[in-house]
Amino acid sequence: MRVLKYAILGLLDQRELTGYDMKKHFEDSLGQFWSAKHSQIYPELKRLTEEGFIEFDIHIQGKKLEKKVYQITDAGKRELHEWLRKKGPIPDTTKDEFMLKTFFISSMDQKEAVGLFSHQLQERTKKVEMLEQKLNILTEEDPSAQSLHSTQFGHYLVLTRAIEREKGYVRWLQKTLEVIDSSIV
Ligand code: FER
Repeated sequence: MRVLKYAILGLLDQRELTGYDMKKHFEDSLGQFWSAKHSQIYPELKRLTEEGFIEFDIHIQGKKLEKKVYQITDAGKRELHEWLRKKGPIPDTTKDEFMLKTFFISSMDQKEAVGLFSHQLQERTKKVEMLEQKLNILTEEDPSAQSLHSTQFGHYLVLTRAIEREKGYVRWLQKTLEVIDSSIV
């Protein structure tokens, strides 16, 4: 399935955007769980335009610079809703090298295990802080972000979900480190 297609339709259902704006969204927010290469976005915009799901206006900036501002069409909205309503399975777990190393912890000596887990703990703790900061900015900029009727509600949900997940991860890492630390070699 061309999921990128729906990511673009979803963004344009919130507001009109240039290709550049869209690239920023992929870098800053939804790219965190649905990554897209810059090189994939423009061909998809072209295809969606040909299919009649989006259209663009040319805006003139300064003397010469033209930019295309994309909007979703009614057909695009119908297409988006067809996808939104479709039920799907729990997503496959993506490849996780840290989990693979964890699986082989019996091959590690205690020092290696502590090294692996404390590094992961450091990184995940930083991630929680970064996500919480992002959530603070979001709710400060848009206090209504916590309500179903805000266009930012989805962003609020994915952030709070990520924070819960990462905090659980941190707790598990701490517990595991305690077990490793207290093991007698
Ligand atoms: C964001 C929205 C969602 C973001 C991160 C996420 C860093 C989610 C991350 C995850 O599920 O790991 O704006 O910014």
